[in-house]
Parts: sequence; C-alpha cells; structure tokens
Amino acid sequence: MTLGPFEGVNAGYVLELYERYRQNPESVDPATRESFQSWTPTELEAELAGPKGPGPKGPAGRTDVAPIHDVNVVVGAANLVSSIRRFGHLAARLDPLGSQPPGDPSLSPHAHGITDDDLKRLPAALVGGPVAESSSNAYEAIEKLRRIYCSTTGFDISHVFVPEERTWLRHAFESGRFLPPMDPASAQELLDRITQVEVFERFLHRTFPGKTRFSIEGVDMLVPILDSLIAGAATHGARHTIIGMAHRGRLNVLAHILEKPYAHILAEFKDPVAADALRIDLGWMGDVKYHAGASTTGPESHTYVTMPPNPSHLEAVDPVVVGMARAAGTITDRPGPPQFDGVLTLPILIHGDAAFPGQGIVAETLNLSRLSGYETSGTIHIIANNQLGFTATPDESYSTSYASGLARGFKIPIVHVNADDPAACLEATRLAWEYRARFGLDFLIDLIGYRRFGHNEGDEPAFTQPLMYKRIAAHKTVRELFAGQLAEQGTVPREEGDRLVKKYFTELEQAFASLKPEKDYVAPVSELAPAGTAAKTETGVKVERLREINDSLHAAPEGFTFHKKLERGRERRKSMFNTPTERTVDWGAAEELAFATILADAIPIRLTGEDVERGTFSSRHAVFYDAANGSRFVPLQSFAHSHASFEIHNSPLSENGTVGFEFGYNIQEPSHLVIWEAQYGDFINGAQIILDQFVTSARAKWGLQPSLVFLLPHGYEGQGPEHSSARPERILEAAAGINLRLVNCTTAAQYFHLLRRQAKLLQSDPLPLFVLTPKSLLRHPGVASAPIELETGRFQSVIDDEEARGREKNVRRIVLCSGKVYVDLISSEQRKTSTEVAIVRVEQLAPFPGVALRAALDAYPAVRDIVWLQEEPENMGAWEFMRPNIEDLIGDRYPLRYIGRARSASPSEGSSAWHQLNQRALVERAFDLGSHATESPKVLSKPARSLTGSKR
Ligand SMILES: Cc1ncc(C[n+]2csc(CCOP(=O)(O)OP(=O)(O)O)c2C)c(N)n1
Repeated sequence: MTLGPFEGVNAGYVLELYERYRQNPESVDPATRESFQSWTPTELEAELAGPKGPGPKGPAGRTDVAPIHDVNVVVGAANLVSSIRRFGHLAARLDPLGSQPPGDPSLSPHAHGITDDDLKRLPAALVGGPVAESSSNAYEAIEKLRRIYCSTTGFDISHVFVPEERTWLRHAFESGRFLPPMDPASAQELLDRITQVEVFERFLHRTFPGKTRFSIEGVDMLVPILDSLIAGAATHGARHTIIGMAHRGRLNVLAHILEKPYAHILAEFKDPVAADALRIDLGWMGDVKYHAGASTTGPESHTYVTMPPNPSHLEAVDPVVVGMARAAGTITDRPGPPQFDGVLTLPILIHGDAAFPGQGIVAETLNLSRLSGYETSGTIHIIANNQLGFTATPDESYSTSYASGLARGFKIPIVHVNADDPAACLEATRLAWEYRARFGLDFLIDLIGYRRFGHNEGDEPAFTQPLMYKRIAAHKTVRELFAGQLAEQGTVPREEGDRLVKKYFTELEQAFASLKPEKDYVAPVSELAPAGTAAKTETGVKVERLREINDSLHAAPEGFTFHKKLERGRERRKSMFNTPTERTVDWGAAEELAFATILADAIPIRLTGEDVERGTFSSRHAVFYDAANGSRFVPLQSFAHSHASFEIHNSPLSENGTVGFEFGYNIQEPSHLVIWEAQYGDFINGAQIILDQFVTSARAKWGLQPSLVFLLPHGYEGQGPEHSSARPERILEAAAGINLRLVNCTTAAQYFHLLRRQAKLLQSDPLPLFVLTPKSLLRHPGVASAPIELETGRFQSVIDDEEARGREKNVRRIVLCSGKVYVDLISSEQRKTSTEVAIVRVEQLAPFPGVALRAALDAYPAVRDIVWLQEEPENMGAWEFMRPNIEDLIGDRYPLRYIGRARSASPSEGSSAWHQLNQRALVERAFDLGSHATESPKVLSKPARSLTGSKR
C-alpha cells in the first residue's frame, strides 16, 4: 500500500476522505480515488470497522499479524514510511570522514505516535513496494527501507513532481535492481581501477613534490563512475560522451578516461621549452596542463569520448559541453528543422561542491535542460564533493542544505553517495544512466568525499581546517578500504592488492624513465589560412537566382493567414526584384536572402538569442504565426531550394549560458553557421566570461578554431547608456590578428556578403565574427541596397566616398568612421556643401583593414588631416584600437585627430535631447575644418580635445 498523495497529512483527514470514498467512490477526486484503490481494502476496512475486524488471523492469511484497534497507528505507520522515503537521506552516512548525519525526528516511529511493536502487528503491505514482498510485517519492511534510504546513499527526490518518474525511482531504489552483489571478477576489476587512479597521484606526488596537480584523492571513485556511465550510455546507443570538468582530478581523468598517454602528462610536468612547440607566429600561447582537453575512442570502438579544454573560470564549461552534445546529436543534412536524437550523445558535467551552488552559469545551464532547441535528453551531473572550496566550508559556500540544492528546482533527481563505498557509487551511477535512458532527463550524483591535500599540492590545508585534516591524515584511502574489505571477504587476497600497486608504479616509472620531454610535449596548434583568403572570397549571387529563391520563400502554406500589419512588408519583399537597380533590399531582406542562399549551398544554420524569431525590432519575422489559428510557418525551413536544416529558437533570458552553449555547438559542428543575437548589443556583457575565456582566446590557448557569429545591435540613438553600445572596445581589446573579426557595416548588401563570406570561410579561414547591427537603420532607405549589389559585389572592408569621386584633389580632410554615424554625416546639411571633406567608412574594424584603407587614403593627394570620428566616448568605441593602427599607416604624412564624445564612465548620456545635441556637434565638427587643419602635424597628431571638452 502506498499513501501516495496523502504522504505526511494527518490521520483524521485521510480517514474522513477514505470514509467518503467507501460510501461513494465518485465523491473524491480521481487521484485520491486511484490511491484508495491501491490500498489493501480489507485491511483498512478492518481498521475502520474497529473491533469487528477479521480477527487475529490477518486478511493476508498470515497469523502473525494481529488486528489493530487504533486506526491512528495505521496512519502513523504510513507517515513513517513516507518520511523514510522522503527524508531518509538526512540520516544517511554520507561523509567518509564520519561526521554525524543531521537526521530528522520524522524518521522515528515515536514521532508518529507508534512503536516498533505496533509496526510488527501491521502487515508489510502497508509499506508497499518491493520490500513488502519479502517481509512478514511492516516492521521488517520498514527496517529494509531504512537500510536503503539511510545507508551510504541518500536518495533526494521528493522534488520530482512527475508521479511516473518518482514511482520509477522509488521502485528502482527499493528493488535493489541497481545493486546486484558484486561478483569476484567485478570486484577485482574495480580494485584494479582504483589502484591505477591512486597510484597515478602518488607517483606524481613523489616525482614532482609540491607541483600543482589538483589531485583526485578523496573522490577517486570518480573514474570508475565515469567508466560505468560511458559504458552504460553505449549500451543505450550513445556514440559520443562529452565530459566537462574543472581542475579537480582532471589529470587523472585525462589519463584514465581520455587515455592521454602518461608520457604526455609527465612531459607537461617537465614543462619543456621546445622550439617547435612554441608557435608565437600563429598566436599560440598554450595553457596550463590541468586545462587541457582530449578525445579518444571509448570502450566500444564505435564510441568517442571528448573533454573540451576548460578555463580557470569554474563552471564556465558547463553550457559549452551541453551545446557540444546538442550539436553532436543533431542531424542537419536535410531541409526543414534539424532532427535531434539525444540517444546519440551523453553529456557529463563534473562540478565542484563550492562552484556548483556559487556560480550563476550553473543555473543558466540547468535552465536549458528542458528547453526545445537546447535539451540534450539528459545531462549527467556529478558533484565531486570534497566538502571544501579552496579554504571555504559548506557553511560559507551555500545556503541550500546540500551542495546540490540548486538542482532541486529543476526537478533533477539527486543521489548523494559516500565516496568510500564503491558499490554504492556504482549503484548510483547505474541508476543515473538507466533513468536518463528511460526519461531523457538530467540526473545528479553528489559524490561526497574529501580532499586529501590542500586546494593544490603546495597549499597547507591545516592552516584553516586543522581538525578535518587530522582526520584525513588518519583516514585510509578508498583503495585501502576496499582492498581490505575484499581480503577479509576472501574475494581478492591482500597480496593481489599489493601486486596491483607495484604494477602501476612500475608502469609510471617506465614511462618516466623513457621520457623525451621535447618530443612528448604535444601542442595543439592550428595553422593559419593563407593571407587574403577572406578578402578574395566570392559571395555574389545572380539576381535571377535570388529572385527564384525569394519567390519560393514567399510561397506560404495554403490558407495561411498573415497578420494584417505584416502583409504589406511581405508584398514589398515579393516585388523587390522587379527593379534590380533600385534600393529595394533592406537589412532584414538581405539577411533572409543570405540565409536562404547559404542553406541552398547545403550549409546548416542555427540562429538563437532573445526574441530572435520575430527580432527585437520586429524586423526579422523568420517565424510567422497564422492570425486565425496560431500555427507556425518558417519560410527558411520550407523553401524549395534548401539543402540543409535551418533552426531558430528564442533563447531563455540568459547571455553567459546561451553564448557558452552556442560556442560549444559551434566547435562541435564547425561546418554549420551558428549565430547568436543579443537583444541589445551591450547585453553581451553578461557573456564576457565566455567571450574572454573561450571565444576570443580558444585559438591561442588550445588551438581551437571557433567561428561563432554574434549580431550585436549598436548605435547611438538616444536610448541611454545601456541600449546604445555593444561595447566594441571590449571586443577590440581582445583582437589580436587571427582570433576574431569585428564588422560594423552600413548597407544591407554588405551584410548579405558578410554572412555569405562567413559561411564560405567556415572551412578555410574560420574566425568568430562580431557584427554591430543597426536598430533604427534597419528600415532606413540609406542603408537599403539594390538587388544588383548582391550579385556584383563582395564584402568591402573599407568603402570610399562615392560623392567625392572627381573632386579628390579638393579634399582637405578625410573623416574615417564606422557604422551608423556615417548615416548621420551623410544626412546632414553640411554634407551638401562640404566639398573639402571625404567620408571613408571603415566597415571592418578588426582585423585592421590596412591595405584597403591605404588605398582609399592614397586617392586624396591634398589632404591636410585625418579624423577618426565616432559616437562613443573617447575611451570606448574603436578609437583606441584604431589610433595606433592608423598612425602606423599614415606615419607623419598627416595629423590624426579624434572627434567623438569625451572620455566617460558611462557609454552615453541618458537624455535624448542631450544626445541630439552631441550628435549634432559631432557632425558639425566633422565638417568644420577650422584652423586646426593648418596647424603643425606634430601637435595635431595628438588627439584633439574631445567633443564635450575633456582636457588632455
Ligand atoms: C569563477 C571562479 N572563481 C574563483 C575561482 C578560484 N578558485 C579556484 S578553485 C576554487 C575553489 C573551488 O571549490 P570547489 O568548487 O569545491 O572545487 P574543488 O577545488 O574543491 O574541487 C576557487 C575559489 C575560479 N577558478 N573561478
């Protein structure tokens, strides 16, 4: 019998309900009815009937069960059972160092007003589940429950609200199905494995005393757990396991799970300076050994195991791994939406017990776990819980009861397990992969161990945890404990355990003796594409072809009703090829055509970000909703010329997590065009960790070649400090020749060619691409392009001044600028009369387009000064990046001056009127040659005073 929904409620209420049900089953709600149906009616009726019950011989035919005369005993027993199931973990012995579990009063019969004797008189059926089957009364069954729920494993699942899952989990715990007694061969195998794990650390400890390795010791079972997860996933069809982890135990996992040869690891400890390993010419800087990634074929030859490299920033790798797994399981070679098959991949995340509750990116990652477009059919989480975070105690690290508390809100089953009980650890693991296989959802194993040494091996833990470290010093390792246990049982003789230790020491000693550090040190450097690869890329598409594609994009499903306000825009787009030389293609149309032609070239596209389906500024409408019935229509998934999948998802309100996810997706499937759009450009600040630690530095540190695209709305339009700037200065600060492209383009055609160029360069010259995109200019006629420009042109990193053609000799000033401010300049009154000023657009900010810019400047023989004009304050925008680059280019031929806002702590003014004044002043100064142009270049090569008057 299970009390189901009545767990924990008071007896009177249950009985009242039950009485009502007995008289009329329809008078209670269906869930209650179902529960009562599963009760053993004769028994309960006997209780309710009081002394008139069936007599000393129990209804189940057992003579040892006496009738009970107090119905409260039944309810008390039921509540005790329920408490054990819910709170038993509070009494579980989870700490290998022996601290007392907190316990809970509800786990004692006394708290429920009953005694052991009462329980002995109740039928086992009252407990229900597998333990009841083999028990002769409730007491026996409850004792079995205690052994399950209050042992060295704590089952923490009361937050799993889906009854089917909870029932399955409870049945799994209670049936013992996941803990078959270990046979001697498996025991020997496990001993072998944990010996290998331990000896590796001991060898490093002895050979490189005090050198940081972030030893696994204390949570050694992590390696057998990974063995079991990978093998288990393979039996369910997984082809690829992707593991994310931080420093703790990483070298051990690299050696034993990723099969990184000992020689490579030992060579890294030697830290050789091998001339050919240092490729500074490629921007190669490398990383510390405990951040390295690796890949190997798994235990079955047809499976892969990958661990991406990881930065120091704890937990930052979480969304990356999940994104990689999503990509690895996604089938994209067909038009339409891609198909995701979660069975193909298994993501595993290993967390720290301080980092898991502390870092917000963990919550962002967990929040992706059930979202369409992001879910992975279950990520397995392991907290390598050593009960310390550097020197911080659990009390200082989290407000939840356990380190794993955050996972409860995401309905993730949690199993806490004592890391000194190998069998319990493997039981938890098996449960994890079986649960994942069945429900396709996340699972968490909280592996509770300890940390044998300090945070790193040069650190003294006794300064801060003297008592704990006294206990640890006296505490046997899990290998010693397990070997002792097996010897005692007679399963594996003690000498065999000792032999294994010697064997693994010998193996490492041999690897060390034959080490050739320079040779064994392997640096994963990626080669550079030949110079000019990007500039030479042809991206034009014939107008006729574009017209065909456009027509098929406009073939809506039969009977589809568009929202009235969208119809007009669609009509305009339908007819934009009727006049190939008129500027009919706006930004949104250029993007859609670029995407469609890329899909026609069989390159899959994934586009995500907050509200991307419609577009923040209501300009994209990549997804239409039928105004009558709400059905969806995605033209890019259904047009006739496509040869690859297109996916688009409104992301959750996250930047760090979602950018991390897209980075992972991108590196896993570099042949796809993966695009993340910010709502406003500055929100990418929230992903600064992922940008710094992965996107812009992955090549220099790890030899990875990301090609993720960022669309970042940028431009000063009077919307205040937080909606104006995508903070290009931060991107430029990280720009170092070969690691990214930053573009701020001004026409729809440029955007079309840029996207197509990025797609073409995915194979030959991949780099992350940051695009500063327009807001109000999305619909501005000055930004629109003629269809013919999509055919004839290609992306131009610098655009010379068409208006100045023929009057080059008159030009005294060249104004260099980028992006939206160009439109402000050309729309001004002064532009019409200022024949001495040419405006040259720098469309690509990084890499600095030196060759193209020189060619543009050389066309003006009579120039007296060059101005860098920007909307952003002097300490922001592109100026500080551009200045040395332009100075290098022009030498002392002309002075270089700055026009823009003064240095400022905030990107822009908050008042729209003030904004307008500043924009007007910018434009006026750009065209005001004034007296400066005749001053000596030496003085003027310093930046001029800023617009609003900073004195330098
Ligand atoms: C984002 C971030 N903040 C701080 C640190 C510095 N740091 C490195 S390890 C560590 C303690 C981590 O504790 P825990 O998560 O329990 O992992 P453990 O080292 O104990 O395995 C700290 C604070 C870091 N690496 N990353």
